[in-house]
Amino acid sequence: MVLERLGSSISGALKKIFKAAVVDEATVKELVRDIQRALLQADVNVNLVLDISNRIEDRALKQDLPPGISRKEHVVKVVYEEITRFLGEKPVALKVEPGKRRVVMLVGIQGSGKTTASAKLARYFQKRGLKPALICVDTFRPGAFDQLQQLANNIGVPVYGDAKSRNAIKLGQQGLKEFQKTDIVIIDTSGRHKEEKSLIEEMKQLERALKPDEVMLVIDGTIGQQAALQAKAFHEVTPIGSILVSKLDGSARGGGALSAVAAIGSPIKFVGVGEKIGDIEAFVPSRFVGRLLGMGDLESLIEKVREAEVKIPQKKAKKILSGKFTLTDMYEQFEAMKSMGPFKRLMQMLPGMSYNVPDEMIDVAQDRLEKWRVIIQSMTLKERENPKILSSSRIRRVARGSGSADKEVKELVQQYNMMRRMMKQLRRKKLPFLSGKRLPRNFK
Ligand SMILES: Nc1nc2c(ncn2[C@@H]2O[C@H](COP(=O)(O)OP(=O)(O)OP(=O)(O)O)[C@@H](O)[C@H]2O)c(=O)[nH]1
Ligand SMILES: [Mg+2]
Repeated sequence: MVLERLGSSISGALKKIFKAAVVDEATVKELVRDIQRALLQADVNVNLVLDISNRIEDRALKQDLPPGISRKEHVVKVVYEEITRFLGEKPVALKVEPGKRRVVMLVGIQGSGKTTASAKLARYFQKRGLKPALICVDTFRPGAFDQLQQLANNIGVPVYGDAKSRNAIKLGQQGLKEFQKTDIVIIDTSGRHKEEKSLIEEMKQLERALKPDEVMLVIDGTIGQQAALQAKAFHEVTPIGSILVSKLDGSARGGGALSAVAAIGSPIKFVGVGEKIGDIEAFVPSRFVGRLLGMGDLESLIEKVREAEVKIPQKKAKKILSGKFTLTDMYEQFEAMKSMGPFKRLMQMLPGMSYNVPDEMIDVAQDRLEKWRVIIQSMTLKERENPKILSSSRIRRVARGSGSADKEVKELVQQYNMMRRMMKQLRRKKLPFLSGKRLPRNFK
């Protein structure tokens, strides 16, 4: 599928960067060319490709490196961010609040999964404590109302429709009148092909008459590149506010998603991942791109840790992740970590760290650890507690005292700074298993 191929060729290009001894202008330019090729092969619009690659090149070469970050890491991060931006970084969940009725109308071709998605969405919001309602305006396919009614009954969500009616607009208007006091109304429409003039016209009229807050296009995730054409055709008739990609549970893994988004610029907000009513996920671009490029991120990290039911001693974990840890702590942690497999995994899942970086950074070799122990022992207590005060003259003194080079002391401090930053990042995410609180069921 398009996305998978794209993902593997981009991560292939990134691997090259990781293997390179030095990352200079030539390496970055080569990377940018590789990425261009990958995007073009995935049928991404040429102007878009130029835009993305220019941004990557610019940022990779011109941006100042944050302290403690190597050029390599920076480049990977830039690629990750730019590809994420391309997929639409922000809008994730549909904004639904109690008491402010939002109306979402689902459109798409026959069999794309609209009716299933309508019920899934209703269930999704219901589980989050909101009041959903469903309206069936599919007057085209026999049994359409029955199908939605059955799904709605299963989850106890009110549904409006009339199997005998032929007037979709009137049905919609009546339904909206009926459901004034709900938080979200989801309108299921009939499937239409872009060549079917009358149904396409009906969609336009429905949009005008019912004025939904959002028109959501349901795209079958298994159709690959056709998705872009479909999205364009629908978008031309009725502006598409967001996309739901269905059937991502098969082998598809998002085939057309990227091209569809690129074609119309509307974000994917949800993905369907199975036939059951609970098989729906809010779409988080950064997470998706992370998977695509083989780079983990915090969200999947949390999930994975949970899945493995990792039992990390709370005290230890808290200390590791507390922003206040000292050099002595760091040393202890490195030792402890060796017996704590999960933590290695935890580190690896951080964005930009899962290539060959962790081996250097996490699997600190025994002899290096020994060296660090001696270096740390040569420091005063104050310096250990607060390495910030390590000026170059202090560093020289410590180096001499421990029989090591200045460079080695600096390396240790760098490592410490990096660890601390990572800890902070983790802490900000408030890893639930640390606070002892249970995760909400749908925590993502
Ligand atoms: N595996 C899988 N199947 C799905 C998913 N979403 C929908 N389906 C299946 O796709 C088929 C069509 O789904 P519907 O929801 O009826 O599609 P529709 O767009 O309403 O179809 P029309 O109303 O005829 O246009 C059904 O067999 C669903 O069970 C999904 O996320 N995963
Ligand atoms: Mg349907």
